[in-house]
Amino acid sequence: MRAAPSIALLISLAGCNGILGISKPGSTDLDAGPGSIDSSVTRPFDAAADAAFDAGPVDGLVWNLAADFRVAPDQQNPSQDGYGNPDVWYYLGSETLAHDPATYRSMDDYNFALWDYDGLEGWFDSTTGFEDLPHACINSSGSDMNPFGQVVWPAGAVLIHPTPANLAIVGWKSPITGTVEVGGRATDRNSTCGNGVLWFVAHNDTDLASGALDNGGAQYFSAGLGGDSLAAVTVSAGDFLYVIVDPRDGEYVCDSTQLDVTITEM
Ligand SMILES: [Ca+2]
Ligand SMILES: [Ca+2]
Repeated sequence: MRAAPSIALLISLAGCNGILGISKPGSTDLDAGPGSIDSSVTRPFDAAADAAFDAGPVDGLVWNLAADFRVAPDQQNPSQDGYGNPDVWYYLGSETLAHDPATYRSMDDYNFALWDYDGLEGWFDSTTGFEDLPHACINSSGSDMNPFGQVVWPAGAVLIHPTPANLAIVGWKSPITGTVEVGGRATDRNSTCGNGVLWFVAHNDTDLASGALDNGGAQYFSAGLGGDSLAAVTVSAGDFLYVIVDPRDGEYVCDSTQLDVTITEM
């Protein structure tokens, strides 16, 4: 079906996505929030929980990152949502690792075959000096994929990847004034290497919730520090919610991170 990656691609992988992952011990655990059975550790990907995800009732408008992701030739950044509202989803990098929206910038380049794999496509920032990174891409092939034999990339899933110095961010600009629930989770999809990532959910310039994934870990946003607040977030039209992935201690190898994001009007 697919030819083996070229030598150039393998070099690229070693430089960009780290065949030889190095894990750092002793990173601060940001998950140590009280009152949740899920708050103390990050866990391996849980297929049963995956099956239960998205099973809840729907009361209002729902925005789903993966479902709304527009693929070529209809790609947009910023992108309309599923209701036709313009400029709702933003695929962003940053100038630094600070959570400062003034330094967030659009990923203005589109990769039609990420890492030369047809069916993996999406946005990246070519100005960082890190090839293809940061990026926010989707598996549009209709089949699960396993690039390099490392990254577990389910059909239809959106994965983002930071650099050592640039956050990878998905922004949602609210088309409504009201209250929304932010659901979803972050999953390290390359468990072969790396030190995991930090994730954050922010409202404009204020972090609402955060967590740390160990390599191969997954965590629902609701289980992170401050995760309870995501059940009801008051927004005005034009406000931004950001889901941010930080490389964790500046180590970015093997940080392909699946984001499931569902924003539901209450
Ligand atoms: Ca990893
Ligand atoms: Ca990392």
